[in-house]
Amino acid sequence: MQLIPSRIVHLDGAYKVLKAPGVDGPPAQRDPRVVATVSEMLSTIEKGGMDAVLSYARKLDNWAGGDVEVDLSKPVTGELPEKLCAALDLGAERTRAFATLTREKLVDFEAELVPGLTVGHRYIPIARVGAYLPAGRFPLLASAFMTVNVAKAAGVGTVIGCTPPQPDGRPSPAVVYTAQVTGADRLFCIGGVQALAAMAFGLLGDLPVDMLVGAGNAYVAEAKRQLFGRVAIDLLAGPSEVAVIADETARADLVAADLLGQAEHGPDSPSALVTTSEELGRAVIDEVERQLATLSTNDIAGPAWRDHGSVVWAQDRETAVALMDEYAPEHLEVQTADDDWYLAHLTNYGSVFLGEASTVAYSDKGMAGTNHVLPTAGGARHSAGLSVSRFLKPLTFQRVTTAATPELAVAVDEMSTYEGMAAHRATATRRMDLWA
Ligand code: HSO
Ligand code: ZN
Repeated sequence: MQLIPSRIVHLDGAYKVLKAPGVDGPPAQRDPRVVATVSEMLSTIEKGGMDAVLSYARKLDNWAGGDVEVDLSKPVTGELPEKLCAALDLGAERTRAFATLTREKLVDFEAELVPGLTVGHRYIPIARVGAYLPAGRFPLLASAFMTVNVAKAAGVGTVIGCTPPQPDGRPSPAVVYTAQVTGADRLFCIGGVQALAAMAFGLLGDLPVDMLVGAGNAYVAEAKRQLFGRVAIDLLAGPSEVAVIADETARADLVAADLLGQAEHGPDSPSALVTTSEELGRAVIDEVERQLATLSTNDIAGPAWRDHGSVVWAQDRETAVALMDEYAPEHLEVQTADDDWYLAHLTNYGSVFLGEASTVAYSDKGMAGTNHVLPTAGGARHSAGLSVSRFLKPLTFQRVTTAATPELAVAVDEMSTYEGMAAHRATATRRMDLWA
């Protein structure tokens, strides 16, 4: 997605581009070589089972042999700074609290629609979930908070995790810790496509998982896309994005820091500012350059900003909302004098962060409690992010007594006769003979 829309014709003249992305068009969605590699790996693993998984692990992950299952009963706190454990405990606790509250808001119900016809639904958790816990250049330690924790709060019986080995051949102890504090049932030190295949094909534990969740690189996302249908998935995440709506009351240094905060994810991570103050917009452009000069990850954030960063001035807040709703960013920050007006009017975003004291990283790391698995690339126009509701199936039921027979059966008789569906019709007419 690009912030500068060609299709919102009615906004012509209502906005002005202060900084355009350096490259034309949104980041590439799918590389055909990745599609082909993943497809071959999945079929090799489906045929070859665990031997094929381990051979990929040896080739791609430098797996040196030995048990791939991580002993979750063994404490790893000795390998981690105490303050990091405290931070991870807080993230686990906060995301669990939010997920538990969300679960309470999803209520089973039944209602008598007409005399003799009672209908309703019951939320039933998915039985088995596989969570991918990435550990590439950035290990993203909050992954288990957003997946394992939330699945458990939804009541999922079995949650298994997979995480790739580090260069030393062992799993990241910090990732192991997060699997422990979120209550994962089992953890395996397997990475990438082979991990997702092993979980989906039932090669780890007794049975295949029913759903795969968790972020990863382009190969992991492609494996989820190809396995979708056989299993449920959370969503197909593209490069992480941030967008900010700011007015003249916002601080340019905070807005710039927050744009770079997600640009750091990858050189194709889009970041966008829509501002009703041209002065603020220009100040943010200067400030981003200033902050990039000393940022240790400017090898990533720099190209991301140059190629996929945009700043747009909007003549009023209605225009800002129209632009943002079309863009539908994964993360949206609002730093204005009337944040609540924006909250009431915006409709397309993964998660919104209100006020200058709020920032995306608070949610990224689990401290806000909300989920960081969110739709990217405009997906927020049609979908929300991961939450307990995605691990629950609202299964419907109907209870019918003879009192409802005349109404229901007569209508079904009429429709089935017209459709020519004799056997359907008979299910109704037999009941009419008995009770109508
Ligand atoms: N922004 C990422 C999540 C994350 N960032 C975790 C840092 N740590 C996707 O929402
Ligand atoms: Zn992030």
